[in-house]
Amino acid sequence: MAQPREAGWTSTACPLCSLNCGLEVRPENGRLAKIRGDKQHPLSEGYLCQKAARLDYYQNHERRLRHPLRRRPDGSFERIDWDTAINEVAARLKAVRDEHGGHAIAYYGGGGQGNHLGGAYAVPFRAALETPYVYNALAQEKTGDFWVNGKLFGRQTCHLTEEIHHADYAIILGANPWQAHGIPKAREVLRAFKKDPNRTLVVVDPRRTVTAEYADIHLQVRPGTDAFLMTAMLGTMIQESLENRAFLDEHTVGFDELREQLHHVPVNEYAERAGCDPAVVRKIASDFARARAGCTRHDLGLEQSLHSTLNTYLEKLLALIPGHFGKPGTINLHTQFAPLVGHSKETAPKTRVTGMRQISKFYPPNVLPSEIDTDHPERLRALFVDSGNPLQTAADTHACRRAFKKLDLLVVVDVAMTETAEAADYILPGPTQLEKTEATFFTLSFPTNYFHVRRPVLKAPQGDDTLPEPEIYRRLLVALSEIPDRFPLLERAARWHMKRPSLGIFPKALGLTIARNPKWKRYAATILYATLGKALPDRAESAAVLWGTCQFYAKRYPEQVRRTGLSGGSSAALGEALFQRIMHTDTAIPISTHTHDEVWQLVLHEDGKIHLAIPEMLTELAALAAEPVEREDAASFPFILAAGERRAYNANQIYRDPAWRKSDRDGALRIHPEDATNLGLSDGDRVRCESAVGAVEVAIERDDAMRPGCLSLPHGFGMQYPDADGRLRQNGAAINELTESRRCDPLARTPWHKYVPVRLARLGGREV
Ligand SMILES: Nc1nc2c(c(=O)[nH]1)N[C@H]1C(S)=C(S)[C@@H](COP(=O)(O)OP(=O)(O)OC[C@H]3O[C@@H](n4cnc5c(=O)[nH]c(N)nc54)[C@H](O)[C@@H]3O)O[C@H]1N2
Ligand SMILES: Nc1nc2c(c(=O)[nH]1)N[C@H]1C(S)=C(S)[C@@H](COP(=O)(O)OP(=O)(O)OC[C@H]3O[C@@H](n4cnc5c(=O)[nH]c(N)nc54)[C@H](O)[C@@H]3O)O[C@H]1N2
Ligand code: SF4
Ligand SMILES: [Mo]
Repeated sequence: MAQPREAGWTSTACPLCSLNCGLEVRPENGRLAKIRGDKQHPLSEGYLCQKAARLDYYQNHERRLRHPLRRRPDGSFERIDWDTAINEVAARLKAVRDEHGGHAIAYYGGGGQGNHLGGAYAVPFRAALETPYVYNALAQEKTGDFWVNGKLFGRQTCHLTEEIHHADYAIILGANPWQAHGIPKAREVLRAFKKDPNRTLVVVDPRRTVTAEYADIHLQVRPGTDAFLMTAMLGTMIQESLENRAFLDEHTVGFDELREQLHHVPVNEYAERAGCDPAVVRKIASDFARARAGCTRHDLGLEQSLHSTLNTYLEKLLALIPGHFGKPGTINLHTQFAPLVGHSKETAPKTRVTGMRQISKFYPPNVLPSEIDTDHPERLRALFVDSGNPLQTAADTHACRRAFKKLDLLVVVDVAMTETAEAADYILPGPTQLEKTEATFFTLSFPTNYFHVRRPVLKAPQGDDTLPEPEIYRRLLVALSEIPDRFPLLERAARWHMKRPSLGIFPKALGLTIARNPKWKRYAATILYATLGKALPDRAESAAVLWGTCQFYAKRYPEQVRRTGLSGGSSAALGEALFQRIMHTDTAIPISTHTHDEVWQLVLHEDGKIHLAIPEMLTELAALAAEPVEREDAASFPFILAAGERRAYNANQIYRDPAWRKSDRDGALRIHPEDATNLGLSDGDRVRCESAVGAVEVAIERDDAMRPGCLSLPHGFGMQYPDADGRLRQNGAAINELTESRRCDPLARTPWHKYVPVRLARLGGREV
């Protein structure tokens, strides 16, 4: 268990990416005076990257929201009090619901890289509004992947994780963990590969990233052609009989169908089409298939490029066909402590205008403008955004702006004045993640899984009038007349429970209350917050929902929870012990440990097997053969832009003050030196970069790591921030002015952000 902290230091976690590394911070006068890695954190063990050291720029800046705001008719904002804000927002949402139905309301976001507790309490709020429509950034990247998981493993909640640190052969496709992480202690993992001659790392990326510099083999793939490359690898495995027969027979169905299709793949042609040497591709396929522990990892380079859903399917097949699953150093399923991702049946509600399906309970931002900006009688009329900035981060900013103007109501919950907040009718400010209790549901590891509740490390400045998201949602439910303001009996039971949990007084009282008011079942999270939450010490109300989560988790994985050293005869007692440990440890704790064999308990098809053949994917795979080699628009848009590279100094839209950046202040457009020379451009020259729907102006940086014909712009720029004169100035390119919402995966509608056809024009001069 955790050791005492050095005087003056306290612990938290980094809210900038899904790894949530443990931090130790030294607060001084409302600032984070010092920040270092928390060696006691069992996963990050003191690791941190350069971005975390700048965390004070998230806490203290000119665009923090400090009190609720309402838009005046002239477009400016006025300060209002919380009662007015809550009552007016509730009344207007109720009016839309009652007149048009809950389907006219959508919810966007629900959490970011460091905050998911608020989202847990948004579930009851949406139930009251009677809307199934949750739009989320995950549906800008991972929903195709989740859909594939549903087909392979039985449910869209079956999510894979990579034990890459124990792999002896790893293939990383379309991911740059050196900068973007996505795997724990990414830089140490890459260094370890480089040092060990017996381990092989292959990186597939059109750009020679820092990650690629650590690879034994870098395949500088032509953008958008990974499906061809992976099909060529799979074809090699089948044609050279490298499949793991024993594994496939015992654990999978559908292999024969796959084999049938892959047997005929023109390996050389597909490898060349991907811009790769067929001999190298064959060798990788065969060495990987023969490896003791092989592991694949992908990220946005596959998900946000052509064939994104198919790509994620093929990437999994690469590991599954040789049987690199369910063993140390391979890919594995992991448990979900709290439901970050749900499962959507094919019968789940579709969107009313575009008829888009739900995946993992989410809808894709790519269809949002079309769902609003139309005369369709069932269009969306109200949007409630929490922890997201779609006017910057969703595809096609122009279309989103036009659409958002047509909304009857836009409400934004955030900690900063974002571009989306600027467009809102009401802005409801939350405390920062350093000022409140928070946790993320990114518990993505196997065999041991971890969870971390963090306490406030700073007090909100005097005069700030913010409310934590769970309290905002509770008050909205009360204002919607769905629940009472107080639950006196339950509150008392909760206080007793904290003193003598073993008596089970609170669970019994809660059960009785809900039995008497069955409608409240859907508000259980909020009721926990309003009752048990009040009894929790140290401003930890928001963690109340985790009590329920611990109960579910202990019931589902009792053996695995006990392996972390917890005891408790009944699952209720075990859940209680887990909750106590989470609440009383000031860093992450292990919540369960599986054995690798037990991974099969996480496969949720009734037959317990992996279903390899997915008809929709096999159709798309077959159609690759007929795909034209040349783009139709190549003459007018000769370059392919990867719009959204992760670099040393970007972090989604979390840091707004550009001063946080130590380099690349304006987010340069990277271009191969030959391309630059052909266009007569030198470093720092400004260009206009134009797509079919928009244009941005940026300075260029020549970079021989780029593939010729490819360009790259960073994610996380283009935000407004006041300069020294107090005037708002945009920092860097707002890249989604270039992206189009219809350019997306046909199945999941995830955008092709990494494959944007563009042209360049030198500013003030000739078009090139
Ligand atoms: N520094 C930093 N780190 C972050 C974030 C951040 O904003 N900044 N954001 C976080 C979030 S939300 C996410 S989702 C992750 C994303 O993490 P990553 O996906 O790893 O990051 P990206 O740089 O967006 O894209 C990965 C790579 O895909 C490559 N690529 C582009 N097109 C193609 C293609 O057609 N094929 C292949 N094979 N590769 C291609 C790019 O060159 C790039 O190197 O990062 C997280 N970490
Ligand atoms: N062109 C292009 N577009 C992209 C991408 C790309 O690569 N290229 N990447 C996509 C990806 S992978 C992602 S994940 C999305 C990310 O895009 P979004 O989902 O919009 O998320 P963020 O940019 O992280 O914005 C998070 C918001 O949460 C706010 N926030 C921070 N802390 C709190 C808090 O405690 N409470 C509340 N209520 N708010 C808080 C921040 O101020 C910020 O406004 O962007 C996507 N858009
Ligand atoms: S790897 Fe991610 S969580 Fe860890 S310090 Fe860097 S940005 Fe923060
Ligand atoms: Mo993301």
